[in-house]
Amino acid sequence: MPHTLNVSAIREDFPILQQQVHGKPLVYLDSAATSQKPDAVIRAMDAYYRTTNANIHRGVYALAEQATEQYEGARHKIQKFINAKSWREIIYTRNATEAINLVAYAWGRAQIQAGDEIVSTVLEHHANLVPWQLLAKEKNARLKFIGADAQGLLRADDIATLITAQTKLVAVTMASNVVGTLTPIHSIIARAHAVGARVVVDAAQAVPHMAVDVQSLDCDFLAFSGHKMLGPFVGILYGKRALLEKMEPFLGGGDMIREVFLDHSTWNDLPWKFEAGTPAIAEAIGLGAAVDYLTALGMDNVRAHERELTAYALDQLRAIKGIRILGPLDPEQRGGVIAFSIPEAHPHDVAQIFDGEGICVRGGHHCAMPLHDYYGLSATTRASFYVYNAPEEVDKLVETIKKVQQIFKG
Ligand code: C6P
Repeated sequence: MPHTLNVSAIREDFPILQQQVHGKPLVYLDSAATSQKPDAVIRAMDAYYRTTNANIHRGVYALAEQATEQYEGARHKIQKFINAKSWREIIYTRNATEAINLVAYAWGRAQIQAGDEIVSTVLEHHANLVPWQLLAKEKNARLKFIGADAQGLLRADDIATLITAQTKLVAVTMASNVVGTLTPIHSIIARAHAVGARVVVDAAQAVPHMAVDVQSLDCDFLAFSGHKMLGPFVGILYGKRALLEKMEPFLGGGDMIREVFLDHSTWNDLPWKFEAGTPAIAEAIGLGAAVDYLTALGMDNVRAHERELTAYALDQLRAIKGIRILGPLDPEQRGGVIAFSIPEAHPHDVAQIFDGEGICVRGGHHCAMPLHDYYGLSATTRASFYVYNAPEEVDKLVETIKKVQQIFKG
C-alpha cells in the first residue's frame, strides 16, 4: 500500500494513541463517531485556559481582547478551510445537529408552507432527518426521499423525478456515516437550484475527510462538527450571507442583539445574530488549531490516505465468507467508513469482542435507523478510518472479524 501520509509521525502527535487497552495497543477505528485530538489542539485549549481565559466581545481588558481575537481568528481559519466568501458566513454551533436545527427553525419556519415539499435521502443520519420531520409536521409540508441501490448509491432517477417545482428544500448528506457513500452532491445542488429550491448539506462526514469548497458546491447551507475533524466539541453552520441576513434569530439572549427594549429587540450583525450567549470559546480556538493541523497535512492527502486504507480493507473483507459489507464496492465512491454485519453475531457482542482486543469499533444503528431498515438490518458493526490509522490496524480488524466468526460458530 503506498503511503500518502506519514502515519507513524502523525501517531506521535496523538497522546491517546500511545496507550494500551486490556493489555493491547489501542486501535481506534471509531473516528466517524468522534476523532482523536492531536497535541496541537489540546495545547491550544490548554493555553487558552492557562493564559487567556476571559469572556469574548465584552471586556475591554487585555485578556478579553486576546480571547476575542483568538475566537474570531479561528473563524477566519474555518472560513478559509471551506473556502467561504466571508467570515460572516461561519456560525459556531454546539455540533452539526444544532447547525441543521438552526436552519430548520430560523430558515424553515419562515420559508416552508403547507403543501411545500422537502426532499431528502434514505441515507440520512437522524440529525438531517428528524428536524425536517418536525418542520414538515408543523407546516403540513411533505417529505420525500431519494432511494439508494443495493450498494448504497443514490438513485439518479429519483434525483431527477423527486426534485420538482414543489420542492422548497433539499436536505442531503455529502457522505454517509453508515454505507460511506459519497453522494453526487454537485448534481443534486444543481438540480435543486434549477427548480428554485435551497439546499442544506450535511457534511459531518465530509469536511473532516476531503477538501470541501462551499463556493464551488454553491450549497445554501452546510453543517459539520469540529469533534470529527481532530477538534473539540463544537459545530459549524455555513450559510450564504444573503440568506442568513434575511433570517430571524434561532436562539435569543446576550450577544445576538444590537439593542433591547422591554417590548422588542434588534439584532446583531452576522454571524453573532446566531450566536446567543457565551459560546464554546476554548473549543472554537481548538478547532482553529485542528484546521491548521489538517491544512498542514493537506486535505487531498487525507482523502487519498483514507481511500487507500478503505480499498485495502475492502479487498480483505470481501474475501471473508459469511459477512455482509454495506456500501459501494468502489473506494472512489465512498469515504473511510465500513459497516458490516456478521449474521450469527449481534453487533454489540461483536464490538465487545473487538474491545477485548483493544480495538474500538461501533455497534448499533449509528443514528441511521431508517437506513438500516432500508437494508433489512437492525444494526451493524462499523469501522471508520482517519489520518492516524495504519494498514496494520486494518489487518487487526480483519483478524478480529475472523475470530468473532470462530467464536459464534462455536
Ligand atoms: N455521527 C456517528 O457515529 P453531531 O452528533 O451533531 O456532532 O453530528 C451528527 C451527525 C450528522 N450527520 C452525520 C452524517 C453524522 O455522521 C453525524 C454524527 C456519529 O456516526 C454519531 S451518531
